[in-house]
Amino acid sequence: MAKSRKGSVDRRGFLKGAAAGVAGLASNISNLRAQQTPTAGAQQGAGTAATPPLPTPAQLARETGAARPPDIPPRTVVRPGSDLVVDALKSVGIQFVMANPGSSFEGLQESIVNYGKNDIELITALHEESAVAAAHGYAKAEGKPMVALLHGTIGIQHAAMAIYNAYCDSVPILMIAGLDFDGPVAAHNATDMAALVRGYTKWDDQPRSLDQAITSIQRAYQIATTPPTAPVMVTLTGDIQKEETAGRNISIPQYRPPQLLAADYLATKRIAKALVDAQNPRINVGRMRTARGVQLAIELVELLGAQTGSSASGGPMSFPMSHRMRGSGVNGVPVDFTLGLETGAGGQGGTRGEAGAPGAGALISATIQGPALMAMNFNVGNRGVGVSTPNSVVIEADAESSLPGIIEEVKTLLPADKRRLIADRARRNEEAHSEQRAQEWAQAVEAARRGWNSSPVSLGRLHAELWPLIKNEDVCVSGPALFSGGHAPRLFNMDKPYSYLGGQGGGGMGYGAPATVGAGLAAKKAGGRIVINIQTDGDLNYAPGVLWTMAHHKLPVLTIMHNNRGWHQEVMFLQFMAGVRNRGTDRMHIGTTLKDPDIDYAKLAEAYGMYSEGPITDPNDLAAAYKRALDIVKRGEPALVDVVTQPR
Ligand SMILES: Cc1ncc(C[n+]2csc(CCOP(=O)(O)OP(=O)(O)O)c2C)c(N)n1
Repeated sequence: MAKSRKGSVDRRGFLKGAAAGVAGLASNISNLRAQQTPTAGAQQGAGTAATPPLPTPAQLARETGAARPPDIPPRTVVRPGSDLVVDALKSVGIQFVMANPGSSFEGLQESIVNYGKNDIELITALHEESAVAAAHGYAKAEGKPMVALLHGTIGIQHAAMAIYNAYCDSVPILMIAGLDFDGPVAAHNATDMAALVRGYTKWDDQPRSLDQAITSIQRAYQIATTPPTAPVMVTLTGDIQKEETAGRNISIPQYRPPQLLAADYLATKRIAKALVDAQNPRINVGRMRTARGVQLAIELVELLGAQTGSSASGGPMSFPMSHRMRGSGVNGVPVDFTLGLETGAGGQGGTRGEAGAPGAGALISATIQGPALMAMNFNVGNRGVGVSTPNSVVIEADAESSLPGIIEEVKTLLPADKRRLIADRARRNEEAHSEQRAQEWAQAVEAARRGWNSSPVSLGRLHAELWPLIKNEDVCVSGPALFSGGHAPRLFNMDKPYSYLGGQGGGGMGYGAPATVGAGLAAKKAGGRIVINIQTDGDLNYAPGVLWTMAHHKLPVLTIMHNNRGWHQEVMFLQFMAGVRNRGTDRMHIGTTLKDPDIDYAKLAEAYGMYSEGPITDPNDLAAAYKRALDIVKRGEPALVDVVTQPR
């Protein structure tokens, strides 16, 4: 009989031997039972080798854990430091941690899945880049961070591009990196771990004690979510994760988010007065920080009956596309004051403040814009917040935090006799909206009509066949639309803060598929929401393992392949290059296409455990395939439909 090893605690606090011993013992006991049958006994008497005796009850009890040898305490570490790290994560409201496993954070991972199991879900990543990009998508859908847990050095190196994308997109992510000097591979250590990605990480810290680590987690969360929002990293040593804290009095401070910088009192009054005094005010709404900011913008717009600009076709946390005040107002009626809310740098809020000659000190425009994200070595679109002029003010502050004050002040200033004027203005803006929306829609349909019956399938048709099936659902479109002809934000109503999550941020491919995982997590938690991911093939192939993550965690995601069998953007670049050099474009498929062999995405999805259909080449087959796949998604599981498409 193979003896189970006596339990022991190795370098990393793991009780060795016991588990393997119990499993081995069970099979050995059944072998022994078989040998102890009368026949076996007769054979034994006939001179075969002596059968070892059955284990005694005491031996059995010890081997199966009912009684332990006296030298092994029931638990070696009673309250590991990483349990308190989990408490710190809970204190800031973290619900998801995504990781590809690595020994440098084994302490924390064990705490998350055992100690934190009722509050924090561990999501399995097949690539660290996917973990960070998923957190990127999640933050855009939810307006708050989740955790990407990264293995020391190598995991961070894998994650680097996704961190860069998130930084350029000013998206908050809480990254935790493991650092274990006693770990199995010395090469996974670094003296300064975060140096690998510091050029595009807003803040990082390497706490030297558990107390510091708890403070650091809360501080990291605060810095990530304070404008300019961005990814941050806390490096956690193995020692901190594994230390025994039993008997020590460590408590987690209650996390209180700071009040964010809002427009000051005088600016608030000045803006409110300008809004109330204006005959025809305009409010341009860019990307707000959270859904609450969008709600506040809607409140202000409705209070004033103001015509409103929206960046909904550009990304998340935008003013609803089909809101009755959205549009450029009635033709020929000049705008006399424009307020821009997070409209981007350069005072875009003032673009239509061109009316008449204002009196001295009268405002024609104001822009409230969060501070720009700095980067020393990278061009991350750091454009500054713009410059004020006497009649046009640019305020560096959080628009979401500024709105309650402006709304209150507008309510106080609004004279009763102005309410009729506002109702009248709102009615005219609403009529203008209906007309303009109908025009936009007609143009979108016209664009979608091109190549309607073609095979491979046109991108217009790929989208147009889908919209009737999802228009009454609660939908989040997760992937960037630009590479797929830009049809989604034209044909679909983007009316919720999470309706469309926009582009990659830094232009790094391999973003759309994993960002969809984050959108899927948010949708699953919300319940009843489905995620639509129009997925380009080049993007998916950077890290297709996300399909398994979607299947394993049962995310309500419909992936529709925009399978043009290549990196078409690069085909076009190369064609241009050859054209300029007058050498012909017949060899531009070399190094830019994914043909010969074709990739079968339905099979790929199936291999990862996902319902799939395709490849579809006849556009008449789309609707039925979509319906079948949507039935699966509405049941709470992902599905993929592979559509072979025109290039763009
Ligand atoms: C990580 C990364 N590698 C390479 C590129 C260069 N690049 C820009 S667009 C593109 C093609 C993308 O192909 P796909 O996602 O299939 O979209 P398509 O252009 O075919 O519509 C590539 C490779 C990039 N932006 N990011």
